[in-house]
Amino acid sequence: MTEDQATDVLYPVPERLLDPTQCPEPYISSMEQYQEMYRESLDNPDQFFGKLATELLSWSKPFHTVRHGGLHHGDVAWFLEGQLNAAYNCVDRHAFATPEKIAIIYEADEPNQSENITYGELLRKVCQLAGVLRARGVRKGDTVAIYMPMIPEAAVALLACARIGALHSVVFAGFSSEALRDRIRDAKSRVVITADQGKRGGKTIETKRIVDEAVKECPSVETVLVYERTGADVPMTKGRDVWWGEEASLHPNFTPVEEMNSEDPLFLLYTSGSTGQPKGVVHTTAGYLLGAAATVKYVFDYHPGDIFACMADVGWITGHSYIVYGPLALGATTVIFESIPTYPTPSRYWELIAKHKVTQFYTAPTAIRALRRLGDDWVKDHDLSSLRVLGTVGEPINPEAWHWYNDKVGKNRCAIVDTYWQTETGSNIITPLPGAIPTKAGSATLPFFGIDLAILDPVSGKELIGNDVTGVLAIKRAWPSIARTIYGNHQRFLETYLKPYPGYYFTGDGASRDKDGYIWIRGRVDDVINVSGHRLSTAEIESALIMHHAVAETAVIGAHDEVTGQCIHAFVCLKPGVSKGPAHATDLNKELVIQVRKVIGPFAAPKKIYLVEDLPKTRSGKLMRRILRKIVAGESDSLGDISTLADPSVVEVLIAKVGSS
Ligand code: 6R9
Repeated sequence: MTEDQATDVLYPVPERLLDPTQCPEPYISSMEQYQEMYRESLDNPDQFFGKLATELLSWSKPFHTVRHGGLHHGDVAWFLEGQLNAAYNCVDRHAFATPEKIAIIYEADEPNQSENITYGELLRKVCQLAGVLRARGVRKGDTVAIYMPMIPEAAVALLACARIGALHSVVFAGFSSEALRDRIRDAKSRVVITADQGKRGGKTIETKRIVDEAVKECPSVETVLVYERTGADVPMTKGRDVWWGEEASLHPNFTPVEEMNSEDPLFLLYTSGSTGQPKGVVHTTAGYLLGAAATVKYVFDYHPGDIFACMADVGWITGHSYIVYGPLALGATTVIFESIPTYPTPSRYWELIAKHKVTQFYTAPTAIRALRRLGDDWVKDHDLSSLRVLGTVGEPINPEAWHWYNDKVGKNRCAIVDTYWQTETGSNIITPLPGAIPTKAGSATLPFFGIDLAILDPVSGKELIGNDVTGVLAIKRAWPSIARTIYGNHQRFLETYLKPYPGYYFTGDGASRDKDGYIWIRGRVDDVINVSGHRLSTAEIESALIMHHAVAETAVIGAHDEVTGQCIHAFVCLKPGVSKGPAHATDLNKELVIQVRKVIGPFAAPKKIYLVEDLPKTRSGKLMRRILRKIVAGESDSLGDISTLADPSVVEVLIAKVGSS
């Protein structure tokens, strides 16, 4: 890194963004304006958010009470008495006003197959699917599992659920059949929406087959609705499996929405926590939708006519908020990208931007790092002049990747918004605003409106006041889009987020506030590993490994990785009597990787597996993953206190093992 790329250099808002002859005037166009609005959002939240909710959302019945409850009791509620429907807000109102406006640009796996869907068409598709779901017995409050490739019908499925007040539970299509099965069971879904096959990077994915495997062990499932993505001849179980196309054609293409109360749940989305059991994070209708819409407006400075392209998968929260709900709530044109950044060549993103004249582009540091590695030639010579805002999300972005994004993609004339948030926060909570907040490479900068940040001493829980402090990141009061509960387990919600530091929402991340008050996210302080922005818990992977017949015990850690941020290293102790010879070890390694792919999904596969005799444990039997992390990081000289280990001699053996592999 050169001198001027040092991390505390402040990069001013690019002049072009503030020049009305070149760009629409940003909604927030100075630091002072941001500070004033931020202060207002904390000092007069009822007024601030009441106004925002009236401006950005359409209500069938107005709310009177802006806020109730809070973090102390875990009874957060916003916009009480109000009624609205998320699908009405994302589809109907725009279809009524501008039926010919493009709602979705579908950039298919093969570059020459893109398609546009107008708001008028989207409304018809959503209504027909809503009719199918109703006819299949789905009612307000039921859950529907969605396991779909990245095609417009994925968005249609979400919105059809929202239309009838059913909670969608999207399971990322990279999850294995077993992971899907567990999520269907936990949510007690009776209907699964899927596709015959998926297409990704030129490869075919046997989506329906995975669903069949999963559903075998889900007696609650009565209907599997199959969209014809490729038209392949897939097995259909009579009485249970039906074709989307056939069913939809039986239903009228207008059907009224179900009126929902503000606090009625909109969806659940599973995410990994510190234990093996994934949590179904529940978001509500009004607060969530407002968070998504408000951040598309202010964080991405969305103006009418803009083309919004978020490259996430709809199976993650980023896809929910920034492909579907946020952009559509504002009547924007949103891009659904089915492929991968390197198909057919590593220019795919840049071709997509040039072809569709994308104005806001949102991706993850892992994709930026991977493309940067492949060289600048792939990004040169594409017309990226439509771009105004470049977003990143999912993990800390290293300054090198930030600069590459800024220089090579943004040509130093776009805003870089490093947006920090979580499944549980619903929408961006720490982020620059394009026209207002100068950036630093690698810092998510400052809190969004209504986010009352605190950095706490991890041990005492005391708030660390002032600048130049490091601790754990927490938030002092509820904001509209905070998750309300964990599906079927409110106690776990309280214990995970609200009880560790009473009165605060605990993010699970470490953070520093630098001398200028800028926030730097340091990564998870719990047992969550972040691989390419995908959250995985050590316990989840360990329990997948332990299911293998040869495995006695295992410890999984996150190690640094150039491209994916973190990668998984697994330490495995074999059962007595299992051969550990080199030939067998290679086979075992393969089997263990397959095991994890099968139980969780390919993205959770360990990059390295060490077959070891023993693991570092305390006398009380607690696994000390910290020691393994240090050994793998090459920091064996700073292991800290190992005297609490039951057998400190294992450390030397492990150091030798890691060193030799
Ligand atoms: C949106 C999303 C949340 C975790 C979060 C943190 C990490 C996300 C980040 C970031 C540094 C950013 N994270 N954005 N770390 N800078 N801009 O990713 O949700 O899948 O729930 O993950 O991701 O560790 O706690 P989710």
